[in-house]
Amino acid sequence: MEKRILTVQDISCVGQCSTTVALPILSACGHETAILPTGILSTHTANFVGFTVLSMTGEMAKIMKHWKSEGITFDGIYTGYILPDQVPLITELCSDFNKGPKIIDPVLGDNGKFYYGFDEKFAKEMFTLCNNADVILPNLTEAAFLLGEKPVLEGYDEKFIEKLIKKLADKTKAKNVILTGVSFDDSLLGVAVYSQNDKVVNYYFAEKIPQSIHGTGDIYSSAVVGAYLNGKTLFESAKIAVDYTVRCIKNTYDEYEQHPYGVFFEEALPSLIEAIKK
Ligand code: PXL
Repeated sequence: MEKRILTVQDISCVGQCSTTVALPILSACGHETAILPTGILSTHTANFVGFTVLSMTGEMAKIMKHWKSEGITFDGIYTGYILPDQVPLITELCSDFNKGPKIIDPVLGDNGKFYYGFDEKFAKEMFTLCNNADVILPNLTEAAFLLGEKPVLEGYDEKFIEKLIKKLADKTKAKNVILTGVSFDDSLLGVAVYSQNDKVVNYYFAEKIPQSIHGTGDIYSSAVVGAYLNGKTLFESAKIAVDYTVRCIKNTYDEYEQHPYGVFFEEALPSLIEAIKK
């Protein structure tokens, strides 16, 4: 039977991120996907000016109350971009409505900076959401912010990454951590995957494309969730999602000037489905 997964993140009406990428990716991976929008924005907050933001906090509480009365539960919950006052509600959601893995993409920032409207206080709230998660998927910037540290984005070595990922797993008590945006040289970019089970860090790298495009984090996390809930191991899922994300970036690279705000993830969906079927 199909798994029913709930994804909790905003609807950016234009922007190829959050719910508008999670929903098609999870559907393509064969999962029934329910959504809980945390906000409705005209666009995402990274490449646009004057965007509108409507917080859905009040409506989220009403939606959850109705779900409770209907006895609705999920085979997994995957959260992404949320707004600062929503952690208590989402914590309740994860404890009362979830019968499967709790997967948290702690969306806070990138390239050493917080996204618009986020700060250290919100990072502390996000930290509590990561507590006891099955999987968390921070990038290097988010990993540092969760730990209250200054992001280190270059000039680091394996020892540094291993210390960072283990500290994050120990402090949050997350069972698994996938750290994204790891690169030890100019040619390769990838992920470090750590599991509390074996206490080992494994890496997977692919070709580094010299352009950071917005929304790739959401595409990556959605593909990991899609593969993982299909029974792939976490490391297999991490690999499948790297290969898929790189394909999406390659599809977009030539048109970056005209389309700088997101990646064309749609055309590469068949390759993701193939990788999951293997
Ligand atoms: O891709 C993360 C993300 C999701 N949603 C909104 C954002 C961002 C990052 O900036 O602004 C609204």
